[in-house]
Amino acid sequence: MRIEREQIQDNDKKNIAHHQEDFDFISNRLTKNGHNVDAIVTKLSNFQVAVPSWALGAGGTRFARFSYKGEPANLEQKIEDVGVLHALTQTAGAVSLHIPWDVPEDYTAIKELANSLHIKFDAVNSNTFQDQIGNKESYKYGSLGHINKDVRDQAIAHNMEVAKIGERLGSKSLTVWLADGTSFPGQNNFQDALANTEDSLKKIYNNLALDWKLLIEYKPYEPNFYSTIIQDWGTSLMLANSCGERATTLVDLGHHLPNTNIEQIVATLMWKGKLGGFHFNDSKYGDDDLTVGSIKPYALFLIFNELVYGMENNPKNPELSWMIDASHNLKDPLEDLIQSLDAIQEAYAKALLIDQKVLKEAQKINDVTTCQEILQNAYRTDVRPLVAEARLQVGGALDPLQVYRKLGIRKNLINERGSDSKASGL
Ligand SMILES: [Mn+2]
Repeated sequence: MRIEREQIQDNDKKNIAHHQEDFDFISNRLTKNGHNVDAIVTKLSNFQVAVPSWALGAGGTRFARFSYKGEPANLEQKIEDVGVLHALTQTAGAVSLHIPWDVPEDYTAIKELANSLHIKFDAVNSNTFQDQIGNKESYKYGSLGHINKDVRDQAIAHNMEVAKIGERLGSKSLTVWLADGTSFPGQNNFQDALANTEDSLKKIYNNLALDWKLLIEYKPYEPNFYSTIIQDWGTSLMLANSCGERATTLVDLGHHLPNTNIEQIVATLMWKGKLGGFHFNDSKYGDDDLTVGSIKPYALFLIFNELVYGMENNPKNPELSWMIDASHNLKDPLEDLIQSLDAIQEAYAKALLIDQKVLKEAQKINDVTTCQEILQNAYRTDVRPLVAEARLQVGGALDPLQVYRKLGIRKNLINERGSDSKASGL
């Protein structure tokens, strides 16, 4: 299923005048306040977020999974779905593959398909949190940090294989997330487990191509409930530092204990040039993997404020790998992803409205009230016309969700793929 630009333009026709009015209003106001609206819109148009291959089908909970029908059953169909998202939003110009679920059968064909849809291959993800068919060793008690060297070696070899697959597709980074940890006190020796993990990561890092990044993700708990070996950003940063310059920390919004100040973590890592990747989602209690911006939009905005500041002031920090890492139990995954992409753009646009110079001046004289006002004025601005304009200028839809529904995409996908097709992955 492909969406042509003309279909989008036809659907947008009657909304254009209305949009122009809204855009002119906000554009004039911002220009009067000293903002360069064209520059903001260009930044928004250029911002691209990867969609992970596992987010295109229905996710599940520990209890059940309810299919969404018409799910992509193979890698080609997954890339086609990202193509639909990208055509509508012009923000999803990359896909993040998960191996072993997404091993291409025909590399040339997959690359051509992605190319034709303007989709790049972003970070590749390894999987040592479940046993794979044909594996000699089991990951039940861990992988890179396992007490048994044979298990660690198998997990290291898997990561290297994933990087090789990524290289053939044009990826430039490997993301490692480990489920390794314990559910009961005394189950392992903390120091030995960490030492083993460090040793394994170094071996993977030393085998990566020289233009590749290693992204080390952390998570405080789950699937293990007493300890996780890479539990927080500090541990991840420490491991990245022992690996080398091209190893960095990856922040996943859902991988924090309640009330953690994630924006401060972002600032700290960017100051050290060590923030390599970012996974978007939202949560109320734990790693809920809900639609971006659906629960804590102000926190997302504050995080974007630090990201924008860091991108402008920390040239040492590598270019970030952006990805949505969400799961969809109730909504059509593609609709959910459209909402997430929109929420990301909105938070980014608001952060771009913060006048960093004026903020610094207020900070210098400890004018706390003004500091707060500057942030909240930006947050309270309705930036939706800017985001829509950014999409429009590069051929996307004014209202992607509306066009998605009008074109009956899900119905078409069900007709094409059937009701029983099931996406591989989580
Ligand atoms: Mn993640």
